Amino acid sequence: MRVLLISVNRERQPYPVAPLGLCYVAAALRAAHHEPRLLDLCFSDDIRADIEAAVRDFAPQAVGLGLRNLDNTSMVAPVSYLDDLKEPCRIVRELGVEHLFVGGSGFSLVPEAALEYCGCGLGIVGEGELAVPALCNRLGAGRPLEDLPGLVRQVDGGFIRTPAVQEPWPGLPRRPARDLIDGHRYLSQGGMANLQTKRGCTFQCVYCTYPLLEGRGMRLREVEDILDEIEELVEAQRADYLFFVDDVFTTPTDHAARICRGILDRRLKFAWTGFVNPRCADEALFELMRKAGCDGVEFGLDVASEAMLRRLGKGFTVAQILESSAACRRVAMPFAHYLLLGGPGETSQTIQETLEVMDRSGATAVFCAAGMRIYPGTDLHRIALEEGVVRPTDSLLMPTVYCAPELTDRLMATVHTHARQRDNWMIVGVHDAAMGEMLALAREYDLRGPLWNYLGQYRRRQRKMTRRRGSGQGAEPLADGGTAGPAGRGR
Ligand code: B12
Repeated sequence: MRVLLISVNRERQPYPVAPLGLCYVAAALRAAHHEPRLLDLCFSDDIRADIEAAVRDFAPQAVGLGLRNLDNTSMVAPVSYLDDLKEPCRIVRELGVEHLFVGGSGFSLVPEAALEYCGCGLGIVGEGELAVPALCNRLGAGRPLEDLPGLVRQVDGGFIRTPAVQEPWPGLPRRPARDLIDGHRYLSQGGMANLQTKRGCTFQCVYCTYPLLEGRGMRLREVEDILDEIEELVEAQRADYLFFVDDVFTTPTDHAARICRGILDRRLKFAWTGFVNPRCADEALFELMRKAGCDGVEFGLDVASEAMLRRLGKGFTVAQILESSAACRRVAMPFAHYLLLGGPGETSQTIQETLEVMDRSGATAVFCAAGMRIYPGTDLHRIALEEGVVRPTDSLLMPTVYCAPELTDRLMATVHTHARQRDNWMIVGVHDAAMGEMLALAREYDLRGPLWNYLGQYRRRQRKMTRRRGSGQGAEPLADGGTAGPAGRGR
């Protein structure tokens, strides 16, 4: 069956992100002897024209639309991406394509409501590698769909969902079909390629969707296979920066360490980054990661007060935050802490503690957001229902955020003042214009990797420019030589 997969994600903040999930689905379709094609709308200037051209040229029998992001999860400046799905749905239907279905991580969090919103009757919840080929087999043969796993379909004005299955790695495609996307464009405009070394999340953070999307059991890839994929990306496709998209790169620690040793043994030269957790990385691992080219790590802390860490089920302590931060500093590993204030139980006292721990951590950058997006099926959803923040009938399709009543404007003003006095702080939703400007500058000077590594430099440059504007002199580049990555790349 000819299957056109469309990635509807047009978000370019914090940078454009290659549609890795759809590339996996395409690879699985190929393996099942279907003929996939991928239309990536990220850089499209005219989505109608591009969809029309793709449908005309390829004449697909089925179209699968992939929704990665539901919204930007911001309480300050919420943006829903659902219309980026609705419009392509409408266009595809107008073009008379026989079968249309929707999937992707954003979609999987609120499938029925998303289908209703887009006026579409069929979707796949969760991973697409088994479900999409199975669906296409059935659609092609005109056979009934109801017993397919991970399927949500409209029946008699309502929706019926069958449970999704999560396949261990040997059953998943060895490679995502990256040949179907413009990887060079993501490298030049997004600054990196992406790659996955495992699926699953064993942590129990109350608000988080990762276990819902990937399951609680860990499914690891073979290290040699990961290294082969890295080698293909770095040597054949000239990717010089990779993002490991795993929920936490450093769990299990020995898996991460074996990947790093393999990178060193094979002398693969590239820089990379990923998410880490204070409980699952020590100085020895950070040092090994650094040697293997890691030029920065991101900690999803959310909070740094003991009471809130416990309340949010984070599974690590303030001592572990400080120890892993110190370990990063000792091995000269740049690191960013991500905060999410305003969860259940947050008070001025817990915020004060978090601010103090951030100062003591010596982080390269601190990103601070307020308000937690509520997703169906999470503990936070249960808490929000109990507290009457949402009603059982609320679909949670549009940005719906939990914010502790104690987190008043006055308290947020204190956080803003704290941030203003520190070069390494960014408040999400408040400093977004600065992020946009940094992104433009970074790409202009062909810098790679996440932007937070340049935050201090950017802020100093801004101050210099403000002073110069007074004296009539011009601007200068963002990277003044930068920190040479451990793999020897100038950044
Ligand atoms: C790594 C990551 C990032 C990295 C990406 C780095 C990079 N260069 O790739 C960074 C930090 C940059 C990032 C940024 C953002 N992210 Co993010 N990210 C992730 C994470 C952890 C993994 C994504 C990934 O690559 N997975 C691996 C691929 C293989 O899986 P997948 O995409 O889900 O695809 C599978 C299925 O979904 C399905 N599928 C996919 N497409 C399709 C299509 C069809 C038709 C079908 C049937 C099935 C299907 O099959 C695929 C294979 O199994 C997820 C959480 C998670 N565990 O999923 C969040 C997640 C995707 N991100 C999310 C969000 C919100 C964002 C941001 C908007 C946050 C922000 N405010 O800045 C930005 C948007 C960036 C952008 N330009 O789009 C949300 C999206 C849901 C939502 N709440 O809207 C998630 C789910 C986390 C969450 N909060 O719940 N992200």
